Amino acid sequence: MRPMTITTSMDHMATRTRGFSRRRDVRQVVALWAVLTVLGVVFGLFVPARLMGPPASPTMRGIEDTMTVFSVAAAPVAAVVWAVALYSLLVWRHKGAGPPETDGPALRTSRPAAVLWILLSSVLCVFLLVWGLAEMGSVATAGSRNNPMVVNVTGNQWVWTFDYPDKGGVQSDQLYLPVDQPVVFHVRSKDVIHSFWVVKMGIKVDANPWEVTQTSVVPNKLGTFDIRCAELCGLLHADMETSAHVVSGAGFTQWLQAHGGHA
Ligand SMILES: [Cu+2]
Repeated sequence: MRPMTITTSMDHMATRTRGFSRRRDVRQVVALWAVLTVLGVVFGLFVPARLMGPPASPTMRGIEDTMTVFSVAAAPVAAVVWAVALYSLLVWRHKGAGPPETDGPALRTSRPAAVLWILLSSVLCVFLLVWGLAEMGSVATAGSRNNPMVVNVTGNQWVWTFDYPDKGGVQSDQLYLPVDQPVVFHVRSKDVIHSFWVVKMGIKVDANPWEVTQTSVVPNKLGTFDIRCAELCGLLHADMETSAHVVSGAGFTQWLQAHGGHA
């Protein structure tokens, strides 16, 4: 008796799925989903990373790539929500005055749809988790290999100070870095909590009064980049910004010597 019952219920499920996929509104929603997915993927590929501007370190490049991957992966999921919402708004809505006389059709559970949805979501979540953890690991260790230069960063209301312990104790309120040289920042605060953020290099770490935090990077682009405080730290928090100048090796030595230090 039992195998027959299973076969019958599977047949029933297959018939329901076929009937469902033949419905005109279902096909239109699927078509809408496909169009919105393509638009979402194109947006994900070209917009979020470009909004951040050209990266000034491999770390920032990795972060921009991650934004692109996450946006593209999210596009088909977001498109399901947009497609159903748009179709409901344009087609399924009640037309005419007053409330509708009858209820809409009741929702029915579909096992294949539920299994497919859970499976796809799980695969997507695991992929994003693994990608995110790998990216986080590479951000954390970016500049700490290959004999990095140490820069001590101190935040206090409302300025940043940089000193170079291995370069004759040079101190500056602007950050100078030689291009392509790995650098480790030892970050601390003299008063409240600040956050050391070199925007285009993709590094940000809290500056605490009770402990030294650390971040590292390899600046790979010549130029001047914004440094900001990313933690509300009092009245002039918004003004707590300075510049990072990434210069050639020779330019960096020159700068050190002009400030009483050595290479
Ligand atoms: Cu601040």
